[in-house]
Amino acid sequence: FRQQLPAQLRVHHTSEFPPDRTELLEAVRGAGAIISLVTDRIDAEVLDAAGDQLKVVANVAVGYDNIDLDAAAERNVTVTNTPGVLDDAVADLTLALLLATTRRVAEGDRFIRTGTEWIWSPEGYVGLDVSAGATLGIVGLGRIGMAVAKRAQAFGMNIVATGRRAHDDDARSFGVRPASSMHELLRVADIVSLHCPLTPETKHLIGAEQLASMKPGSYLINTARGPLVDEEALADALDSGHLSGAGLDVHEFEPQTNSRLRTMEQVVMLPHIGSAGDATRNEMAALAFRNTIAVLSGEQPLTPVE
Ligand code: 8YV
Repeated sequence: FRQQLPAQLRVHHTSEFPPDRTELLEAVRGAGAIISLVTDRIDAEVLDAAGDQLKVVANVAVGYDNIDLDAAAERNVTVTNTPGVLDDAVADLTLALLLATTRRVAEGDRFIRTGTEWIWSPEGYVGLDVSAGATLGIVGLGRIGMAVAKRAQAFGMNIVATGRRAHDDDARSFGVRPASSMHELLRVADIVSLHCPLTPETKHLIGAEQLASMKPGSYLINTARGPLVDEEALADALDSGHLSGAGLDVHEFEPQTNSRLRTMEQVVMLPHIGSAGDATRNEMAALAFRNTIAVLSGEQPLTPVE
């Protein structure tokens, strides 16, 4: 990110990544702009530590649950995010997790690395045929969900979705059927994939009750935000065999990961790398910098958080 910093900005960056709280509070003092990552909790204390000249917090992420929007609004601080530029990267990783869990890719890889002698068998590592009419449930069909739908359609999957764009023409063109309710989606989907923001309302959107409503033998994929899922309830549903697997790029208590889930062969866990494509990360940084310069120049930012 640092190589791309515009010359007109005088930049102070924290020495540690991520900065600890003390360093963060110190680093923002006197700043006109804060360029933040999801690992930085930007709340009233940080905004006040910055001071009255602070104009913008530019998050290098599409999600902005790390920022207290009310506290920013009260202080007339604009908040921006980076929507659009990471849709394909996150959708690609969603499909990677979907295939890795249903076709037991990580499990097979781990087995090979044990060096154990093996012979091909008809039952070896058999999983779910996603292309044979499996149903994908997309929870929260927005930009990223739409990019997932496009890919799932190419795989020949049936797609059902909830969310603000489930009734759009675009959604129809990718074969999406709007779900009548979240409950219906959970009941019919072989794979449920989460693509909604984390808000107080969506915390534990998937808990014990929702997991129980899911189809026996189904899978859960989360590339959105960890706290959308009650991980202990998920571990129970996997332990009992009700769910066949889960693919998690994000975790309820990041950077900690759930010790029960970590032991399960049918779970694939990644360290929050949904947007980690080289070009994508550069575009995210560039957009955050453009937003910053716009606000500091008294112009409208390209992608304000509304
Ligand atoms: C980022 C993300 O890698 O965009 C988001 O909301 O979670 C990821 O794409 C991360 O947020 C970096 O700040």
